[in-house]
Amino acid sequence: MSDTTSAAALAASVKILIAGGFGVGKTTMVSSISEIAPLRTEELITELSTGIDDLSGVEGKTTTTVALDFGRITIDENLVLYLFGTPGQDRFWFLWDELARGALGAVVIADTRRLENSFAAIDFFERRGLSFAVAVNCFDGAPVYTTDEVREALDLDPHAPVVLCDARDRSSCKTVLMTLVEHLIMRATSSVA
Ligand SMILES: Nc1nc2c(ncn2[C@@H]2O[C@H](COP(=O)(O)OP(=O)(O)OP(=O)(O)O)[C@@H](O)[C@H]2O)c(=O)[nH]1
Ligand SMILES: [Mg+2]
Repeated sequence: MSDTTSAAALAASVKILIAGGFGVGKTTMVSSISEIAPLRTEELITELSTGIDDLSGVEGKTTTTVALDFGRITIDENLVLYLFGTPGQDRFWFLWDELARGALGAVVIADTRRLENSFAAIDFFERRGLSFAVAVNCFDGAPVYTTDEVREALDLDPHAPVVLCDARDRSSCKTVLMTLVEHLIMRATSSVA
């Protein structure tokens, strides 16, 4: 058994969703950070999706997640995160309830070129009272905003964490997850107090 596998057997296992609109970098984030070979369910975007999927802003994208992404990261000997990436296309909304079952928190990834694409994910978690952090994936050439500007544009609760990240970079993704974990711990302890 490898070190990370034996740690995973002993530690608390927490399910986290990696969510957000189409093409914001959910699959990229799960793949960057996972310590096991990530499970991806990518399919080619064909012309059959024309008129059904909204490809505006991400016309160069050739594949899309059709079920989920799955990965794992061991934070320390006490905590292992199981990451479930959601599909981004509207036609897969029916999977979200199932994917969210048992999740303790979520990361909502946002792309500043298409912030409105992450509104639906934020609504979904707010309606269910599931804590989330917003991770702004800083694509090359995308408008740069401060975290406060993003918080305001997304009309977030003042306590909701917002972090800037690069979904291709492991340590940047780890910072996002640590921010979410700290937020979850703070919420849990303040509701107990
Ligand atoms: N420049 C840049 N490209 C990125 C970044 N993150 C993701 N990409 C690219 O953007 C594209 C979309 O990334 P995905 O990870 O497939 O996005 P997704 O949110 O899983 O997409 P769906 O599952 O289709 O909703 C891919 O081609 C990535 O290589 C980033 O931080 N910077
Ligand atoms: Mg994906």
